Amino acid sequence: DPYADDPIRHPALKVNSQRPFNAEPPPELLTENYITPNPIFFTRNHLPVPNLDPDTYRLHVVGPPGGQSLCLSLDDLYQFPKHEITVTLQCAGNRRSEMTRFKEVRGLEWSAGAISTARWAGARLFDVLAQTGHQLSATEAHVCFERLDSDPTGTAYGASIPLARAMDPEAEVLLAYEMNGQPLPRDHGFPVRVVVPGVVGARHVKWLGRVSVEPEESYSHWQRRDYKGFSPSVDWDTVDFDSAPSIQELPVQSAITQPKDGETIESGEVTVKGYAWSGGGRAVVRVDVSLDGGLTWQVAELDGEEQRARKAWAWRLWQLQAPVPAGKKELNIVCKAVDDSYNVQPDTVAPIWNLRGVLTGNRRSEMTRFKE
Ligand code: MTE
Ligand code: MO
Repeated sequence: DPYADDPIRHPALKVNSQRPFNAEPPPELLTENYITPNPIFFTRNHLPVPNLDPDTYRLHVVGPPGGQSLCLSLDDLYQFPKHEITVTLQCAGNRRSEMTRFKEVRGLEWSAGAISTARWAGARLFDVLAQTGHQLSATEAHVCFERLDSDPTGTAYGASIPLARAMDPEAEVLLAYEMNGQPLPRDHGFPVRVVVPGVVGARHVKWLGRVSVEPEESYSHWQRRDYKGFSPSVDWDTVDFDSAPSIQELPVQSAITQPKDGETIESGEVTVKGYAWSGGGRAVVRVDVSLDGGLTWQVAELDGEEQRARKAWAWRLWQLQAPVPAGKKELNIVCKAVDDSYNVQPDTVAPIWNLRGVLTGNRRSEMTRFKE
């Protein structure tokens, strides 16, 4: 069993698959803290978790042709300026179960918990690449990441991002070795992972072994044959993965975490809580909440850290306390977020349904009943 050596996990996690391990925190825990505690941070693994020795760990950094290559130990990595930022990581499959309810898709049944937030610290990729001593200016190039060891079938997880993002110091791409002040937990990439603020989780390669500047995107399955969006009309017989760009920045997202969908609550007043986030460093400027299925709206209060313009890497938590009209037996609670490009969430899932069940970003709708 290649999974026999996987770490022990927190019992509160809702497990979507045991081998490989995929799990999310329950909604009420997810937004209890602005920073998600490491043990309940969602976990998305495609393969077994390697057990890497920090003393012999080496990161290979390969510059463009003619460039200098680096072989870095953990101590070498610690010599670069330590950069710490709060970043929300979201899987492209977050909320996929809502897409499935509309029409079947292929993928893990994530609820709204395939998203979490941490303080990440490490070396900036920009600083490390600069040490290869090169004029990294090509606009068409990509930075490819590969995990250190491969599973028994010889598959190694890999992904890439455009070089322009890697070389933009404002983009703050990290080779992270700390998560919330601790060494990375094994499930989250010990000893080193990539953190690409504002970009889909799939590019944040864990157990990082190799970084290289290449003329093409990563040839990894997960870059080229997965994590892409398609028209609702495309099915598995007609899909052409080469025709769509790989997902990088994610669209605006929000979800309700309290009350839970289908929950029965006390009448009188209702407290609605949730999260909101947008990709590409776009800030959340507003969250609207409806208690009547989208007919009328109220503006929620935003909690959590203030966001920086164009560098809003982390989510906002939000809440709304509202009286409930007397005589109401149930509420259809809906939330939707607006980002600073005034992007909004689609009303329904039908127009964004896709065969892989990625990018579920329609406005969230939940039913709540009142105690008699
Ligand atoms: N890196 C490796 N080496 N192997 C993986 O399976 N999964 C990716 C990414 N990096 C993955 C990986 C995906 S799809 C996501 S959403 C994030 O890691 C999840 O990171 P987390 O498990 O720390 O939440
Ligand atoms: Mo993911």
